[in-house]
Amino acid sequence: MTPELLEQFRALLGPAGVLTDSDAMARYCTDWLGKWQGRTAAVLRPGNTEEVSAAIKLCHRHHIPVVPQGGNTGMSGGATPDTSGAQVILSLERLKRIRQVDPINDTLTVEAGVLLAEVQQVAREVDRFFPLSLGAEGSCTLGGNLATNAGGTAVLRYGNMRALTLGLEVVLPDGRIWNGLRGLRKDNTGFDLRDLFIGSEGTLGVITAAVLKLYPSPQGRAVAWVGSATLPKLISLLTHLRASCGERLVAFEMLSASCLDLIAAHVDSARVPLQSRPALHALIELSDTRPGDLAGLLEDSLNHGLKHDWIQDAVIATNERQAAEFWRLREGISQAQVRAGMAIKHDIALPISQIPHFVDESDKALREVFPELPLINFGHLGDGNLHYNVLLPRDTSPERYHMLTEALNRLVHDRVMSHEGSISAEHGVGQLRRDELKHYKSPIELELMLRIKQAIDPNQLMNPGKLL
Ligand code: FAD
Ligand code: 2HG
Ligand code: ZN
Repeated sequence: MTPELLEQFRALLGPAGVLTDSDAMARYCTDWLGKWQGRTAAVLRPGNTEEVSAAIKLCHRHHIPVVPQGGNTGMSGGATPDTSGAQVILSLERLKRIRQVDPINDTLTVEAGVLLAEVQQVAREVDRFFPLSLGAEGSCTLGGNLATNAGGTAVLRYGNMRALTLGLEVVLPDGRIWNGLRGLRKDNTGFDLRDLFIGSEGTLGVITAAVLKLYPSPQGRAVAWVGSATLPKLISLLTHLRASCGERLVAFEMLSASCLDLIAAHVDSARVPLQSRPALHALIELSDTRPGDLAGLLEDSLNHGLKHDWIQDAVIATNERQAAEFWRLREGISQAQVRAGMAIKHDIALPISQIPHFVDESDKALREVFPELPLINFGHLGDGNLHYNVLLPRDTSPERYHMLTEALNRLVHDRVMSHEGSISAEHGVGQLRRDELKHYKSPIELELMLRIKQAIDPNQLMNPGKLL
């Protein structure tokens, strides 16, 4: 980028709005996993929507590719630029305003750089609840949650980011601002542009603000940790809990025994909840907006599971501290994988009925072909979403890592597709699964997606090399 152009960005965004010092830019150029390392000409940090618009107009005029970035916690390399140094990073971290809180409409209008944990806090302050919850909530931003259509641990009850959003404000690739900040639960005035931008991973425009749905505050929760011998048995428990607890069932998270070893070794002062060593563990949460005997309800349901031999062991948290500790262990798995080595990650969705077949087949194939590689299988079983990850030693050479990634992707994703699943459930495609998307998406779907991209971003300036 020429010095003259940098000066123009500085004139638009002010000195705090443009970073060019390599030390200051370093944290924006690599991702949370430390897997991708890019280069950038500058990090642009606009302070409001008008400045985003002005910066994008200048990029558009000079054909500068833009990589939007929020909290940089994404797991698919979507927020990391390529290594050319020609792309600019557009960080939304200074768009921090809470624009409106409307407890009567049960909506919250927030800018893209607000952290997810801050959104949850603002909702609590008006005695409401914003349900999106995930391990990175203290550092990921609303814009990133929207751009990846994030899921997390309460999708079973409340749905993913798309289900939690009513309206959007977006800066288009030519710099114009689309104001779709409507707080409506019904709006049938044509194609749903909002749902097009949600999950588009920065490839169609920059999300600058959103209208979010608020929910009544839960008045209490009951949390249990259970052990089971097989997936069909664990799924029988899930089915029973759905029937016996209805809407109160918020989370049903599964962890294979290998995850517990990882947690014991790498999560600080971890104490594994069960004495027995079951093949599978699950973390279950019920909550309700009316005070009531949730622990009693959970206990009855788990007793039913014990009686039918669906589970062999169960502990119900006796207080909030213990409940939080169960969740800390579950949420610690990502960090534990980073500490233990390099993971080849799969973020797959399957019909829940197909999960035991998929896992049986894939475990068997994995054992046959790569018996030495540890499998870290966990995830949001209640949503049919597994993180079917394989852990490699840290000193694995780049060539071997590449070879194993190709082989394991084929092994896992072929089976996912044969059970009518998806190769990207919640983390997005980014650069990690771009080739996989081309390999598995039907030609018609790919063609429609490419045409939409061409219509909205004809110069291919928004996050090139990602998703499509
Ligand atoms: P970034 O990483 O900065 O960006 C992600 C993508 O969105 C990139 O493609 C980027 O270009 C684009 N983007 C960012 N902001 C904007 C914007 N304003 N406009 C347009 N495009 C934009 N994800 C889940 O779904 N469920 C989980 O349970 C979960 N758990 C996690 C646990 C840990 C410990 C970590 C580190 C990550 C986890 N993630 C999870 C992944 C990640 O946190 C989420 O995807 C999160 O939504 C990303 O937000 P971010 O602000 O960090 O986005
Ligand atoms: C989770 O469910 C996240 O904890 C991260 O989606 C998954 O580390 C992973 O692979
Ligand atoms: Zn997840």
